[in-house]
Amino acid sequence: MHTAQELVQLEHRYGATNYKPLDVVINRGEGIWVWDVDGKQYIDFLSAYSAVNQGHCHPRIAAAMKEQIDKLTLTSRAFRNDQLGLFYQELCELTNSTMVLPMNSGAEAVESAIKAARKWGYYEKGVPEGLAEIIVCKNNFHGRTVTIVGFSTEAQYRDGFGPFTPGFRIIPFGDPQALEAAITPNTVAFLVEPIQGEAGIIVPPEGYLREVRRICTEQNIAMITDEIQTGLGRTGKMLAEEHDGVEADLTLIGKALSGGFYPVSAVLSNKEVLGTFQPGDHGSTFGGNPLGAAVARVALKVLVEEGMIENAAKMGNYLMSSLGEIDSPYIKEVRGKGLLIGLELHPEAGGARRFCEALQQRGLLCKETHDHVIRFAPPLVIQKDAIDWALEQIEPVLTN
Ligand code: IF1
Repeated sequence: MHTAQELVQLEHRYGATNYKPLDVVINRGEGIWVWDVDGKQYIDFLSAYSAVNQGHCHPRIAAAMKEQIDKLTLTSRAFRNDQLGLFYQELCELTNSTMVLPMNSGAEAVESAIKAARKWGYYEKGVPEGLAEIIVCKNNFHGRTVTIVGFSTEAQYRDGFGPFTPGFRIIPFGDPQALEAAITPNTVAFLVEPIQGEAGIIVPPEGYLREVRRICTEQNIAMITDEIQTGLGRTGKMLAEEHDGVEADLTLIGKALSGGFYPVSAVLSNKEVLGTFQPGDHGSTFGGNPLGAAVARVALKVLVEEGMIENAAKMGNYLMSSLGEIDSPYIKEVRGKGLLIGLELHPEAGGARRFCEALQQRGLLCKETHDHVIRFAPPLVIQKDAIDWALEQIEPVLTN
């Protein structure tokens, strides 16, 4: 048995240096709880950035994964497997989509949507070859590939990683007029997060996505929503775009699509945009594999059958209003939707990190985003008693 300190040392000694995690070494999780190697119990208020919406090691997902592992894990897309068609059908029915492209990571889903939108722009919309433009938002976060960080506005995500893919134009988030003004005859798509996660849980003005949908339809450009973090129940709806009653042309999901067991992502679409892919245009060795498909099928079923989406709406309201009642000189704003909540501190508070560390000591794990926002995003299975316990930890840390 290695001590926590030894395990941390090993990471320092051999690991790439692209992360600076809290020094809590976790070796077990169940529902909203995780335990470190010393047996200390924590409530998880991050949910692996919304990848474990269903709670850690959900028993039904675990059982399905174990069952599938003994049968078949990978065929590649050179052959078919018995899970993929059912995964497509169930996912389309639950998200009101007509076509699915299965991938693995979130960034791959984003890259796939960019390719689909460009090809649709050239072949269907008639944009001259090489000139397609995609509009994205300031402070976006869509992943870490070279193309994606190339249109990030965060210096650290870009610096040192160029040259970048051309063809992206950046506008302010939450501003439909800016979208209208940025569109040219060569615009093929607008890529947007329904709520900006990494930017600090930024909720756009009421009706923003409805306006975006109207503009994209009028101007014949593909509306792409990145629901990798906001999707699959997190905001109290299956997809966050449902709050505005709209459907994007391409919707990207990942993270919780497997309940955190396995990387599974997808591009959901109407037929028009994704339909431009011909055999050989795009692919992935693992995308659509039977293990991922079997796991995702159950992960989706569990979300719906166990009422997690309604629970996220209900518990989200309760957590958000309770946080709003905390009388603290440090708190600037509490915002979010469902169980995706950001608590912004005044700069005088000295940064969010020290509050996260204090909460860790008290058995609550969460993460700052940028310098001054604490992100609260527990698994969607959380109940009122656990929220009350968490509030008993949060309140003193924010008022002392
Ligand atoms: C990291 C952030 C969250 C995402 C949206 C695509 C992806 C993500 C809206 C890419 C991924 C993750 C990645 C992880 C930390 C985390 C994160 F703080 F960086 F921004 F959640 F808020 N679209 N977000 O949020 O998905 O390829 O990672 O599967 O990069 O450190 P991926």
